[in-house]
Amino acid sequence: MLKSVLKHYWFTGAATVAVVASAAYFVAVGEPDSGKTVKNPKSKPKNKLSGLINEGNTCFINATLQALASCPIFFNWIDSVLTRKTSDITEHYLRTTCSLNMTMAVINNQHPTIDVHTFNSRQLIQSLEKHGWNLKSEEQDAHEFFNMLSTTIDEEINKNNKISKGISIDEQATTSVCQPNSSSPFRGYLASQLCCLSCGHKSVRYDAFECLSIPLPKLDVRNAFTMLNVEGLLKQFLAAETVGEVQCDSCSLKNGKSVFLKQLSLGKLPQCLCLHIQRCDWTNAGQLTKRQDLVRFSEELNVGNFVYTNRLSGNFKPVTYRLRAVVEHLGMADSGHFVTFRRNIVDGRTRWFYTSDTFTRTATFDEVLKSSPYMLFYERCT
Ligand SMILES: *[C@@H]1O[C@H](CO)[C@@H](O)[C@H](O)[C@H]1NC(C)=O
Ligand SMILES: *[C@@H]1O[C@H](CO)[C@@H](O)[C@H](O)[C@H]1NC(C)=O
Ligand SMILES: *[C@H]1O[C@H](CO)[C@@H](O)[C@H](O)[C@H]1NC(C)=O
Ligand SMILES: [Zn+2]
Repeated sequence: MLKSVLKHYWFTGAATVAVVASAAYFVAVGEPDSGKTVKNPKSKPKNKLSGLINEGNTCFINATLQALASCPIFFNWIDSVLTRKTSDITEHYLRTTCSLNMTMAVINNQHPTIDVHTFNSRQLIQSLEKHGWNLKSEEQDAHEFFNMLSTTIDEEINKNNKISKGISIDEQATTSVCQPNSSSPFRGYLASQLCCLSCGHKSVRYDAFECLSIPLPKLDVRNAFTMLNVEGLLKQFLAAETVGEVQCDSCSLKNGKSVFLKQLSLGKLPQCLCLHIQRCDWTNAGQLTKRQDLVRFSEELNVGNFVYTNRLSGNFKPVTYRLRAVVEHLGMADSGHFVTFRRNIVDGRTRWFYTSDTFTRTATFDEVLKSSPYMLFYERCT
C-alpha cells in the first residue's frame, strides 16, 4: 500500500484578518493505484461517484469541486454560458470554465467518454495558473479556492462587460439591482443600510457576494459546548449594530460625525447559496486555532427573515433553500483534510455521498447532519 504524505495548511477566509499559515503533515493511507482502478471502467457501479486523482496537496480543490458538482443550477449555468459563447472556446478565453464543466461532468458520471474511477483535475489547475493564481503556494483552503474559481470564471465570462460591485443606491430609489444575467448563480447582493441616529437619514448600499462568510460568536469558555445552528449564525450576522463616529451627509454641517445604526440584509438572493463558517481564530497569545464548535443545520434553510424587502415591508414570507453539499474540515488549525458530503441523483433517486479525494462512498443523510460544516452549499427552491 502506498502512503503519501501531504502537507496541508489552514488559513483564514476572513478578508479582514491577516493570513497566516503554519505547516503540518497529514498522512493519508492507501490511495488506490489509479492504473488498477481504470482497468475495467465499465464495471463501475452506477451508485458510485468518481473520485479525483492526486495532483499533490489538493484536497481543498477536490472538496470544492465535489460541492460545486452537486449544484445542478450551477453546472447547468456553466453549460449554458459555454453554449452561448461557443465561438470563444477555441480561443481559450474560457479555458477555466471549460475545464470546470468537464471536471463536473466527469465526477457526476455524466461525461460521454471519460468513465474512470478517478479523474485528474490537472487541466483545471493549469488553467487557473494561467490566470495568475499560484496553487503551488500551499496556503490554500476550500473557501479560498471557491473564491479563486468564482473570480476566474467571472473574468472569463464577462471579459468585455464590466460588472459593478458595490453600487450605492438611495433609500427612496428602486431597490432592485441591475444585474447582467451572465453572472454566476452564486452571485447575491448584501444590502447594507445605514441610518443616522441624529437626523434619521437613511442610505443603502449593495455589495456583491458569491459566498457569505459568517463569523462564529465569541468563544465563551464556560459555554464551550453551546449548540449553534446556521439560522442563528445568520441572524447574528445580519442583525443591526451601532457604528459610531461616521460622517453624515445630511447633518455633517451641524456637528460633523454621528452614530449610525447599521443593518446588513440579503438585498438580492442568489440561486445557489454558499455559506462559509469562519472557524479560524486567534488565541490571546497570537496563535492560530480552529474553532471546533458544533454547528447544526438542516436540509432546508429559510432565509425569509433576512431578506431586505421582507424587512422593509414587515412581511416575512419564507424563502427556502435546499442543501446540496457540506464541505468539512477535519483536523486542527495547522493541519487537516477537506472532505465533502454531497448529493447526486442516481437513477432518478437522490443519494448522499461522502467524498474524500479519490475515495467515494454512499452516506446516510443522518451522517451528513452529524458532520461539522466548514462550507454549506444550498440551492433555492422557492
Ligand atoms: C458541459 O458539460 C455537459 C455535461 O454535464 C456536456 O453535455 C456539455 O457538452 C459541456 N459543454 C461544453 C460546452 O463543453
Ligand atoms: C439573459 O437572459 C435572457 C433570457 O432569460 C436571454 O434571452 C438573454 O440573452 C440573456 N442575456 C445575456 C447577456 O446573457
Ligand atoms: C485531491 O487531493 C488528494 C490529496 O491531496 C489527491 O489525492 C487527489 O488526487 C486530488 N484530486 C484533485 C482533482 O486534485
Ligand atoms: Zn445625520
